[in-house]
Amino acid sequence: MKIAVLGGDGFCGWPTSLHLSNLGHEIHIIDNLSRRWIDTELGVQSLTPMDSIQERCRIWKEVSGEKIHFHLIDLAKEYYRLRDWLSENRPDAVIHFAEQRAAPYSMISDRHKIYTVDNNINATHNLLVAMVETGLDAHLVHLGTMGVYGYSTVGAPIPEGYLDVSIDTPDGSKGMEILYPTRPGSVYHMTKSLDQILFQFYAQNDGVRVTDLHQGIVWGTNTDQTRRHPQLVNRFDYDGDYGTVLNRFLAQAAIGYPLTVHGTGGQTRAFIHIQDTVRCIELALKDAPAKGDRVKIFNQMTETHRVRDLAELVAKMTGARIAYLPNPRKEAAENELIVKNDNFLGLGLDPITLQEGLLEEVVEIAKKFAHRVDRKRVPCVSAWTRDLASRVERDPEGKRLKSVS
Ligand code: NAD
Ligand code: USQ
Repeated sequence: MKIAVLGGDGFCGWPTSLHLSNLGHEIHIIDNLSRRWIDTELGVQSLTPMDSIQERCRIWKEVSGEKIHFHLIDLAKEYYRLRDWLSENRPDAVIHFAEQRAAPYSMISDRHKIYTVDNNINATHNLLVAMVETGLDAHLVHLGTMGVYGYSTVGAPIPEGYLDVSIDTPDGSKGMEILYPTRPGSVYHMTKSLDQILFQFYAQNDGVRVTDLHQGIVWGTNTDQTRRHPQLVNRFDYDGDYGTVLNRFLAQAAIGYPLTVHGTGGQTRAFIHIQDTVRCIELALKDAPAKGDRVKIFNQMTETHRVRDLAELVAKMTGARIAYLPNPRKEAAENELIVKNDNFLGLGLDPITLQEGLLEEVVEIAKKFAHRVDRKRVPCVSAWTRDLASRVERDPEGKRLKSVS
């Protein structure tokens, strides 16, 4: 297949591009490299040294003999370039990773909230409009998030996107299927909730064939392909805005930093290893909806864990200390989470679950590149409200001189 990977320079997009190229697909990465600019804005860099996208593609050609094409296009701002590219190249499938994906970044300030909404909603909407306008019947696979469901404890498993409800009418109770009600916990998660409505509309109105993958928190670094050459290494975010919880704990353990648990650590979240992410996308591509079908929604996660249990596991494995910090986010202190993921299991996914070997591999990578860590960038200081901002812990290491009186 000819596949456009939008956001193919990112943490999930790069290993997916390699995985699909390795399977013999013709891969075209479209990216505006905004994630690299955000690193510059925040004054951080990937823990692993990342080459330019052009250099990464050159190394892949040397290692595999396969060409990956790169096109610099901003999906949110360059609608006409996107439309013309789709019209000329007519991919069979489009995988859409190209959004601002960090909840803390989306909550830093009014500017970051506005940027996240502008970028994510315009990127998704421009893509849908361009597909309709060019009459492109490609399968659109979008990376959504488990966070659209919210994290209130309901006591029942979260279904894959849709909920059967019964509504009282004057003629009695009637059954109906609705999108599972969204309850986003950040501006970023809100954009993913809005994306769902855009997909629902264009699937119903124009027959766009969409699969929306509600993905959990991705952990790990490398996949079978990124391991093939040091310059193919995946990016690794450890900072307080982009680093996700388990990778942060593993990096913190590697540099002797306390594990930064927010609140009691009673938050339960869904997780998936990066190797399973790329495999799920391969499986989703093989199971495209037909024109006129409703949006296919899969929960792309393999296991759930409580944050404090993860911290205890990493502490036990590495001897790291745990710091329980005031939570900068407005979120439930404790929640249960049961999630259905029957669709991917039915398609043959054999999940990778937390394994000491894989956890150690990540610690080893972090140790190798520990000299690249800026410890000042480790704390999470983006607060969800002004009140919470006044209580944020900016010094989890306790290095600041403290008053003894
Ligand atoms: P990432 O930030 O590493 O990659 C996103 C890529 O998209 C970057 O290369 C960026 O430059 C590009 N991009 C952003 N806006 C763009 C635009 N307007 N035009 C062109 N390119 C643009 O993020 P990631 O971790 O790879 O996540 C990819 C997708 O998966 C996101 O949509 C995210 O919401 C979703 N997701 C990620 C995780 C996770 O734990 N990383 C979990 C669930 C869902
Ligand atoms: N947390 C800590 N300590 C830290 C960092 C985070 O306790 O140092 C806690 C957070 O308060 C939160 C949980 O860990 O309760 C998860 O935080 P996270 O940053 O790992 O994940 P999140 O903000 O939800 O976002 C990540 C990705 C996002 C994706 C989402 C999937 O950045 O793109 O959509 O995971 S999900 O969480 O399932 O919605």
